[in-house]
Amino acid sequence: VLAFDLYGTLVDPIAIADQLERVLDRADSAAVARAWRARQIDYTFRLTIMDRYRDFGWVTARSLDDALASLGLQLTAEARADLVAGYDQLPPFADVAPALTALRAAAPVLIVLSNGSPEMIDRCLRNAGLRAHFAAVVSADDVRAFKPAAAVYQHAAAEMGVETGAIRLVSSNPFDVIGAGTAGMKTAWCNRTGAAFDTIADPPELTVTDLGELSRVLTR
Ligand code: LAC
Repeated sequence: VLAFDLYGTLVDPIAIADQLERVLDRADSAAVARAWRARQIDYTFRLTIMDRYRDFGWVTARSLDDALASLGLQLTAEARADLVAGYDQLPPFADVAPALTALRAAAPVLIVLSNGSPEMIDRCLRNAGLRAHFAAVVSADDVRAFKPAAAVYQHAAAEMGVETGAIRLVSSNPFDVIGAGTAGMKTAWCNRTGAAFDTIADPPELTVTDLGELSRVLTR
């Protein structure tokens, strides 16, 4: 089983900057896009640690408010609502669809394992034209905790009826790669930007520059 992270791995959360540019200037849009994503991830960590779960839609809306405030910016309630809705229309990275097609032909079961709520994941995959590639979609919402909590990865394995070691988690997010590895999954880090890996753990056994390379390596 190949399990794909969604945000940052299949679709590009920073592309929300294009929608931000309808209401903010270019520099502010880029800064808000980055701050929004960073705060969103931070909130998922903190809510999970405190056992105060709120779903990813709530987290996404609240972290936008925080990103705007941190930069001294304000939006109308309507613009805010449009942006949160826009989060369901993030574009897929160009390498994703061809790679998923190639990987599917090579026979592994492809699934999505995301912190997104089931509704958000479904809208995102459908809008990106990716839903048909996946045999199953597993949401962290089922266990009311976010990745990288081990319970999320264990839940995905249980849903698929396999051990965690029978799943390879593919993610561009180092925290996700490390969390999956800690829970016993095989991993692959999709490093499109040439970033350094987190120093909290050893680098993953498999690193690729995009999903095209992943499909070439795994179908070789
Ligand atoms: C997800 C976030 C972590 O899709 O990118 O789960």
